[in-house]
Amino acid sequence: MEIKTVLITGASSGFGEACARWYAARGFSLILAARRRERLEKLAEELDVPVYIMQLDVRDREAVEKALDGIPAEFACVDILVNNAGLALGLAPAPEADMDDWEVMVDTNIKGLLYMTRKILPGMTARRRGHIVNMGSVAGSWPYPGGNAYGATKAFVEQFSRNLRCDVQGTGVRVTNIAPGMADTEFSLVRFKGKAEKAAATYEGVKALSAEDIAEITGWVTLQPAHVNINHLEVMPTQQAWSAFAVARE
Ligand code: NDP
Ligand code: 8X3
Repeated sequence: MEIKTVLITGASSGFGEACARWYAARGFSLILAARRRERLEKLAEELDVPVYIMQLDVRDREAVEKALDGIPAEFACVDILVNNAGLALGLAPAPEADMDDWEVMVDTNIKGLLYMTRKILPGMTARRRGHIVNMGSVAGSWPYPGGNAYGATKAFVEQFSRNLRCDVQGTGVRVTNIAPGMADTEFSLVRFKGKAEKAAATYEGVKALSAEDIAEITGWVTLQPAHVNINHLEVMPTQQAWSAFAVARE
């Protein structure tokens, strides 16, 4: 199976940018989507493959549909969709969490991913090939204090990925949920709303995953033979693991 075009959301930073570099190094054509156009343009200049830039807020359903309808013919057959755009906002316990933060996470991590998937999937099933990689998180399977809405959006991503597989079974289309643990990108800077010191403290004393680690895994998953579907891949830094049950004693 010859795969040619990869559409990556959230390509202006972190995993998405590293995935763009990974696929470009292997000759794939790229469609790069994010809100920060100038970052995408700078990245595209560095890549030696055809790149189509889509400045896009994945929360805007109409904009997503229009942008995807407007993809030039030479990029239109998307072989791999990396649904990576996403974010966590805040780490406050639920009774104190900001409702606006919750809405942004739901709109981006869930609804944005749905808008992208629903538009791209019919072409894949018609061509009887394609791969959708959804960027989940360990937070989708494992609870932690303050993970409330963020973890729940990633649980959605995990279960949606499994349900998608059921719906495309027999079409040759593959679906994978990748669930990374702690990775040193702009994720914490966004979560802590630009507070650089707080963000940096997250990774202190830990050899966290890098964006390149996740790009390598994403690329590997999609370059498996056509009959191999990796359903769910969870990966953590070696220094990270789960915690014991918490007990609130009287
Ligand atoms: P970054 O903050 O470095 O990158 C996030 C990307 O998402 C940016 O390119 C950003 O682009 C894009 N994005 C955010 N909101 C929107 C939007 N509304 N529309 C379009 N693009 C958007 O973080 P990561 O690379 O770490 O995160 C990538 C994915 O990986 C996320 O889904 C995150 O939840 C997940 N993840 C991250 C982990 C980590 O520890 N880093 C671990 C597990 C999962 P722009 O701002 O230009 O729009
Ligand atoms: C990002 C990893 O542990 O901060 O999804 O939720 S975590």
